[in-house]
Amino acid sequence: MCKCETVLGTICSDIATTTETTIASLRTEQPSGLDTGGVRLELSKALDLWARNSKLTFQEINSDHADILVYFHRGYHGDGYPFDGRGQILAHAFFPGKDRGGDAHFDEEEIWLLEDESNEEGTSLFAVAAHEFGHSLGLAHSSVQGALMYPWYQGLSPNYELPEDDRHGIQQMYGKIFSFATC
Ligand SMILES: [Ca+2]
Ligand SMILES: [Zn+2]
Ligand SMILES: [Zn+2]
Repeated sequence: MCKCETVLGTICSDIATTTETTIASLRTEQPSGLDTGGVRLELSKALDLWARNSKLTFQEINSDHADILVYFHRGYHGDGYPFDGRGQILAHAFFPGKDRGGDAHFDEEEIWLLEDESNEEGTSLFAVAAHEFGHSLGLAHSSVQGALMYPWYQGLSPNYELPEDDRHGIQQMYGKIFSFATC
């Protein structure tokens, strides 16, 4: 099952240089009939994975001006990269840039699972969102098997930590959190 189809954009501009307020906002009211609060929680957990490993911080705002807009769409949805029903393409995201840059789209026809249903048949929203937000932040696919940015879907455990390859990638772009000794 192909996790996503990456839409290549230019890596440049705001998101790639700003570390303070990269902002995600969910723009679909009731995605796939899921509880919106639960969806937002999974999305914020996915962003947190990147924030914990870099200087990035995220703030959710309810505005179309957010850097990362999140939509659930089905079929053709106006960006030239139609979804394909259940399976195959699960989501895609745009590299940082103008207009759609940074945005993440999820195929509404997938069976999306929130954490508390993770033993059921379906696709983990957290796992796919974590990967897509990597693209939103400017990361390309990794050829390292087991990396989060590896292009094929893999489920993630709830206490998942960012693999070395991805951590290295995000820190190359946004810097590390340095801790100083206080003595
Ligand atoms: Ca699909
Ligand atoms: Zn991808
Ligand atoms: Zn799209």
